[in-house]
Amino acid sequence: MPQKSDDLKPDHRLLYQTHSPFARKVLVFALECGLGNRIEVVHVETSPTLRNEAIFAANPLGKVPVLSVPDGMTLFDSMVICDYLDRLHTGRKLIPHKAPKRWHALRLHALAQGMCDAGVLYRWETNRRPEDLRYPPLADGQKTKLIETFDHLESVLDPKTPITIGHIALATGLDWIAFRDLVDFKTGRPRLSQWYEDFCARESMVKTRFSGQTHD
Ligand SMILES: N[C@@H](CCC(=O)N[C@@H](CS)C(=O)NCC(=O)O)C(=O)O
Repeated sequence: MPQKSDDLKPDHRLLYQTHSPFARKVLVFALECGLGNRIEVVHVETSPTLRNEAIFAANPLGKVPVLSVPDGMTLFDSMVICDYLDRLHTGRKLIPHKAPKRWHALRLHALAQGMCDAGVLYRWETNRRPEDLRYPPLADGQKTKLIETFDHLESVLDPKTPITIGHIALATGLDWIAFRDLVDFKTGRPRLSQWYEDFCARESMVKTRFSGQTHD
């Protein structure tokens, strides 16, 4: 972890949900940057079918994560918060500034974000939506995106690359897919499986394990 901040008091407030891959990405990012002690984590619950006023007051989309920063501003979404946090420490940047590292990191982040978006839609179509309102072709389409993504990762992931926002988004996304038991990404993908296991052993991941259920 690039920087220690044991002597610092929390001066940022993070609206967080213990089963959100996007919120966990932000917290893992903060821990990897040595900024954990600057952040007060506030546990909330929200869903598109169960409005949370505190979250809407901070983000008109009603979604977490949201970060309140010392000047009173609130930041969302997860990518914007990570960009903000990366400017707050003096260690190695997890969102590289220079090409081509920057484009590799941002592209992997986009892939991980898209993987989570597909996972959320798949979960609605297979689990959350009342059964008579589900549309199986939509579930199949989202599952295809997930499988294509896992296969792509199996062929391109390089365990020797220093970690970036892309890796953090990927690990928190995959761990959410495993937590929700959505689609198997391990069988037949030894490289991806090993990378995932190794990343999950990091202190930042161990400290932020998923828990809890969606409140609808
Ligand atoms: N693009 C957003 C996605 C955030 C998001 O979808 N958060 C979920 C929790 S996993 C949420 O708050 N959902 C409530 C809702 O959609 O109303 C980000 O990266 O922060």
